[in-house]
Amino acid sequence: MNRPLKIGITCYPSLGGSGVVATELGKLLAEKGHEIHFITHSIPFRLGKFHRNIFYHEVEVSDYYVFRYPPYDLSLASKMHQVARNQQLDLLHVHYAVPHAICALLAKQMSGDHLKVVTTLHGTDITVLAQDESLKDIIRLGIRNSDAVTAVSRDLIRETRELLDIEEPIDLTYNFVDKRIYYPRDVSELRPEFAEPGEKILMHISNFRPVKRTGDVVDIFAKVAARIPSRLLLVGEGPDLPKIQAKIDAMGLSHRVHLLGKQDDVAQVVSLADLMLLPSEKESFGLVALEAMACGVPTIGSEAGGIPELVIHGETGYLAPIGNTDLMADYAVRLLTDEKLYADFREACLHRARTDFCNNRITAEYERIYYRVLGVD
Ligand code: GMT
Repeated sequence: MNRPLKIGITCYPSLGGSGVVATELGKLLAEKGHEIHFITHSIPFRLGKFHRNIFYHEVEVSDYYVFRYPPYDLSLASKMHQVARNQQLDLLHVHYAVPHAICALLAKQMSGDHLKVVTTLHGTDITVLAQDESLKDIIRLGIRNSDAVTAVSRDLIRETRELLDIEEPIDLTYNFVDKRIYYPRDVSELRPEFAEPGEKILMHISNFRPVKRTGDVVDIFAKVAARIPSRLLLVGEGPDLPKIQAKIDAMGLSHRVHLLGKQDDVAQVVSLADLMLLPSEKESFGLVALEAMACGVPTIGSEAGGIPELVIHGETGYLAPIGNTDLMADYAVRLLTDEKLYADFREACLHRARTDFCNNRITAEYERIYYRVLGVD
């Protein structure tokens, strides 16, 4: 057995898929005996209770009056270096390229070449930010100089190569769910609060940003609700939410829609749903579809980005071209009105989440990458 490692993890610690994956990975690695040091501006929201082998180092940013923009990136790089030196870290694993990969490279310059850098690309750090000319070259620098780069879907690898002209290897490491947390929960007492017996529940969870096409969520729901008794549960908050609320009111759907805001216990909430809706414009992976899958809930979504690598069309959900809400609604009605078909999809969801996206498997893939960059095979 290889020696336990000392790993620094940096991510965006507030709500968001990349922060969730980074935090859950840190927890699982700590359980396996590795020493994990989170280096972030606040405690990752999914960290929860006290964990053995997990430490948290807060990045403090100078607000000296000459700074028009407080230099967060430099403070983070300095903190990474200090933690690496004081705790004798083996490596830094940074999630999201901007600015974390560059900060890690600076920390490595300060600490020495023995400190390795693993960068995980999550999606918008490439699909949106690498298209911004003011950031493109520095993102490329971060990727080219990391000791290993991983991405959460084949599609994201393809897009990284195309947009940034990257030829260096990129490891495919899918996201995962902890099967001890994500399983179909008993929601028999909770469900009557949201739906009458005989009504179906459709759900959407996101940060309500334009890439999520939340207007399509409402359109799909309206088309489904016109054909079968159903409710829509919207979970999360973000810039498009007021617009969506206005749309729901204008369409006369308010009495059928529940807005739940941000929720921590996603497994419990997701278990309420019969279908998850994910009609995104861009989605490098679609963690929420995996969380739903693990709770036995099929997804109806778009064919964007990495979604087809996760949701198998016709087995664990149905996918349609971006914006084709008619087809998505037809698929939803088909699944919700055929009990045998629905039961088959549910079974396929549970099986796929527990095998291909199981926490043990993906954690072991990350460990292999760590030992490889450290030259310990
Ligand atoms: O979806 C978002 O807007 C949040 C974003 C993030 O950085 O947390 O999510 C990205 O990373 C997730 C975890 O790997 C992926 O599941 C999401 O698909 C990806 N979002 C996009 O590509 C738009």
